[in-house]
Amino acid sequence: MISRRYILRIGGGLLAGLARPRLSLAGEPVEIRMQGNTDSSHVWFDPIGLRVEPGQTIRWINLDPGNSHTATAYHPKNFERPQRIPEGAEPWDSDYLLPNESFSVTLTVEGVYDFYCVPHEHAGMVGRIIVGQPGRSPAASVSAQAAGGEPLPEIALQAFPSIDEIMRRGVVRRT
Ligand SMILES: [Cu+2]
Repeated sequence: MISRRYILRIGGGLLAGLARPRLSLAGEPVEIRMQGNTDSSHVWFDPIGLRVEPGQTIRWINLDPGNSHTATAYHPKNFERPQRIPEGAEPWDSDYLLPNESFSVTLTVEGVYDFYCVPHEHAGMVGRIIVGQPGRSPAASVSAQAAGGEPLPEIALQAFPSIDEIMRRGVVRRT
């Protein structure tokens, strides 16, 4: 005979499992925080890498009290930058977000999306989102980079987490 205590213990375990935070619930935005340290010598997106399903809404929020930040897709429509989002995807530019302001986009086209912060790209403040499967986007991004537009600074290129790491871990935080 199974004791009542045993059943309660199992029940508690199930509840704990359900209460564990999940990356995304249907309809809820996934948050990317814009952050900086107290003397503003470092600024970053957290997470810096993220994998989501098509139709997911991403919400950037500026939690850095000392700086304005942007979330801006790499795309010729944004300051003639190289295209580093999938073919057919809408580029976005949040414009400057003051502390505690936020901005959202919903990503439907599968592929790799690279974005940056306009005033802090040269501080390496960039991020990468993969929607669904990465597909052929990386190759497309490389050729777009070669085709023209103001190239990315080396510090930004070095900052992107690899596609493999994002696919493996789902969420990549700043190290
Ligand atoms: Cu910034």
